[in-house]
Amino acid sequence: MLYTTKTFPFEHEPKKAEIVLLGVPWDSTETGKSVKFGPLFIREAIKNLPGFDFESKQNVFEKFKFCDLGDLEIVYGNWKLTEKRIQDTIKEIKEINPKAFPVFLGGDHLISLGIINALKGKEKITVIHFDAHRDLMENWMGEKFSHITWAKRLLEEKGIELIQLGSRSSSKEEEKTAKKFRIKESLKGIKGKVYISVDLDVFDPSICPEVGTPEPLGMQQKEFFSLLKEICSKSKVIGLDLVECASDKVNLQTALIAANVFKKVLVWKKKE
Ligand SMILES: [Mn+2]
Repeated sequence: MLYTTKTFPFEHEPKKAEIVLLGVPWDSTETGKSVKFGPLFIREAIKNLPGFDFESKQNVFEKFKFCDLGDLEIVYGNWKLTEKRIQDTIKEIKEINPKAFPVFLGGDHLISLGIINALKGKEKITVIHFDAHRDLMENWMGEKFSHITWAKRLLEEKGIELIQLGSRSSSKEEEKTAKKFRIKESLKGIKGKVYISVDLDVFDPSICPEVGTPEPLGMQQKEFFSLLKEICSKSKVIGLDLVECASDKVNLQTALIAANVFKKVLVWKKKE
């Protein structure tokens, strides 16, 4: 008998899993507090999560088969090589198990660019971007690939519609870009394939204080979770990331909230 523990009470091999978890501890472009240990502490929070959901009376750990792949081995300071590793890893996951629902733990927000580019196929997808910031800068001190510029790079890709929710910190340039690309700020009319990217600084700093770059006057939990429920009920969610978690101890709020976002997506997500 092996009395050992893993992230989930019942772990399955990647081929048979319905939910696949991957940490991406990249934070080389972070301009605030380090978010390198986000995957570690969100994972610890998931371990302590009760699978049973009061509202729906279902246990998410019984609803789905899980597999925790661990963390991606990143190339510190080199986005090009790290992005290639992100894309190769996602490609491999999709080859092993095309139906698996991938969940990514960050890391700074630049990782979402590599992830979304790897996940998108020929069909149009909607990216729902929860964030205090627009992340639409053309460059950051000359650097085109940063956690502040990733959404602008994403807009340059084909077949992506971007919806930004919770933004409250921006620049003149970013507002111009938002207008030019007709970025939506509501869920009106959403349908089809949706990818959800959650920068935890979308929440008010009183709720999620340990983030890379906190911004006052943020979203409250009630508003956030009702939007999340609406997304899951109206569209087909194809992936989720939880980024910018700067927790540096176990059981701090930000990682706990991130674990709850993960759980609620699984509660509301339809079983294939
Ligand atoms: Mn942000």
